[in-house]
Amino acid sequence: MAIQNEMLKGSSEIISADQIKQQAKILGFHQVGIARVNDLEPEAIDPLRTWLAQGYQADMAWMANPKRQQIEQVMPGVQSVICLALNYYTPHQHPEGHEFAKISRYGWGRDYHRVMPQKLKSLTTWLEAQGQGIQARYYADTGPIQDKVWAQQAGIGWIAKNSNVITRQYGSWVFLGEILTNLCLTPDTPHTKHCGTCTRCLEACPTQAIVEPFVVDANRCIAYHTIENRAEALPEDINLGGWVAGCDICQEVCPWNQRFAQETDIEDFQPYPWNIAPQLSELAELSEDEWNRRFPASALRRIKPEMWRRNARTNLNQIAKLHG
Ligand code: B12
Ligand code: SF4
Ligand code: SF4
Repeated sequence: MAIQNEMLKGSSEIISADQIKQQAKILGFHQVGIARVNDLEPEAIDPLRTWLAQGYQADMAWMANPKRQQIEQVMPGVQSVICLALNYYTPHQHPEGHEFAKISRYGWGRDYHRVMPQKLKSLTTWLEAQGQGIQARYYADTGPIQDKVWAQQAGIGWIAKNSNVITRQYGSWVFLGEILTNLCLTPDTPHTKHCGTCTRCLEACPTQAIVEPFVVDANRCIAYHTIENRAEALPEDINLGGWVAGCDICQEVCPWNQRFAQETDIEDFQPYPWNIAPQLSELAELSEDEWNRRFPASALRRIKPEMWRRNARTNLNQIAKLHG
């Protein structure tokens, strides 16, 4: 049931969107915005349906979960989505040289699936304590929710041609999370798009995975193959270019990131030193024990030891073919 804020006037506290935003900032969130569920145009879901119909989800069958297309199925009675972002950028650079493996920035430091929920839990607990009947549930890439669609609707940033959400303050180096609530909160204005005529990311993608502006075909994306693809061998036509865990190319070339990226103040997102420039040859022989030692509390644990070895060996084979 929708809880209008006025209904809470009888209780000791009345909660407003501004108070929630203030609390989010106190907890260390870098950005916060609010979307009303009923304000989202039904057509906002169409690109997801088209994407699925075209098979661009590759083997990620879980992307077809119908809940992803209807947020009310995730939380009955949801009225508002509080969208939150955490900046994870650090000024370290990817290594140059064929002997090195490249790990994408999102995986350099402590797992955001651990860092973000801590803050989300605090905000959710605080919110629920503001009045009787307030319900709230939090997600950090942990539920069938279209994080980017809601972030754009809540004014956090825009879904760009490389398909990432770009914020004016931090570029696209932000993790997204949200709190679903039965409160009817004053919404923010959806973010306008600011890619303009730029096509740098489309041109820079080495595997032409951005098949048209805003649309990524996972079957062609290095991030998909290195993180999600569980097959024994990777497709021969996907040149990994040194990447073993995700890929940052379409973000590194983005002028918004080049101008507006700023170092995170979250210590947990500073890289574990061994993630910046590991040797391909070492990863090609990665043992179970070494995997446990290298990737504690890391988002990179999604990549199992045999996948690390496969990714590193695929790179080594591709380099050998290209450079003799
Ligand atoms: C599946 C998934 C992937 C897949 C597929 C990528 C993709 N683009 O869909 C793979 C494994 C490849 C992947 C890779 C990465 N991912 Co990912 N991924 C997700 C996940 C779970 C779902 C995304 C999704 O809904 N895809 C389905 C398609 C339909 O959606 P979409 O590409 O977003 O398409 C939208 C736009 O095209 C939009 N659209 C907007 N305007 C327009 C205009 C037109 C004309 C059209 C046609 C469409 C359109 O419509 C679609 C939405 O309906 C989200 C978490 C979540 N729960 O949302 C994280 C998420 C998107 N990933 C994230 C990250 C960090 C990455 C990587 C950067 C990691 C890395 N460094 O390797 C890469 C980036 C690759 C890329 N260029 O997209 C972050 C992005 C943060 C941000 N700032 O945007 C998210 C939000 C996780 C999080 N909570 O922080 N990812
Ligand atoms: S992550 Fe890499 S492979 Fe995937 S779309 Fe971006 S540049 Fe292309
Ligand atoms: S590189 Fe250009 S087109 Fe691509 S996301 Fe950035 S601004 Fe948009």
